[in-house]
Amino acid sequence: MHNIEALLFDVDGTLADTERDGHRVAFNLAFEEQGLKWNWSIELYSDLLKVTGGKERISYYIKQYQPAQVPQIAENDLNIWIADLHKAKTKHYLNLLEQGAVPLRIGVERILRQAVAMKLRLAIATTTTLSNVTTLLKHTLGEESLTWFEIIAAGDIVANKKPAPDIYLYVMEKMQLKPKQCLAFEDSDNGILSAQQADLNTIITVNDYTKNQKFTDALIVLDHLGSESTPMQKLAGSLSLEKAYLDLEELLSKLA
Ligand code: XBP
Ligand code: MG
Repeated sequence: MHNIEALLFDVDGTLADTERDGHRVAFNLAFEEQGLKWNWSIELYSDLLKVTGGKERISYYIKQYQPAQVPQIAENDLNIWIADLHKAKTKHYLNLLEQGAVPLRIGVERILRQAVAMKLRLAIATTTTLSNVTTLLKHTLGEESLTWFEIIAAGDIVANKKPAPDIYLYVMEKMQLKPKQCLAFEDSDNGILSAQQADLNTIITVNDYTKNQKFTDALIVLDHLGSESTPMQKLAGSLSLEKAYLDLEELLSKLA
């Protein structure tokens, strides 16, 4: 018998491909609104994704790329300015979600529904802002889906964002679970680093931004979670599965 009781999900890149057509676009809309001539191209954003968290990402961009139009103010005031800019970004991002600009990835809805049917406990562990998660869930799976998750741990709720383990440790402490009772679902090297430092086993689904990253010691690395009509492909990992899609019964039986 396996002893997995809970599945812990990352959001950005894992539940949905939010970065390229969601967050990135929202950052650019916020820059435009504030009269900043900054533009985060798809390529530049690939480097900026090294840093998790929107405010932290803007701060990294300013330090690393030294764009024009940064107000010459003390560090503290600059952080307030960044926080305001980030608030505008969140507003634009929520608008995009409400317009349905970001669908869930293949197999995500199926896995979540199967987990609920199997009475597995569910949680979210993400660096993004809480309202971004609840709005994504509402607009893709409906309001009721919010009740599927025992805890949605997001953003500034912990001091250190991924790749630090804080958000996963926070979730497990709140749910009174040990790492061996959980599986983490991630898409990026920052995500797996966070999960592994919290002692969690991890399943990876890659996306365009993360497909060349190394996921050493992931249980399995997949292109996506798969469906009957769109089979998943295994890219790496010690676990071997027969089905064309990730089936939780099969997965948990292999971990027994
Ligand atoms: C996600 C992120 C987030 C989003 C932006 O990382 O890095 O910062 O890009 O969200 P992960 P906010 O998937 O590893 O959790 O702007 O709301 O911070
Ligand atoms: Mg992610």
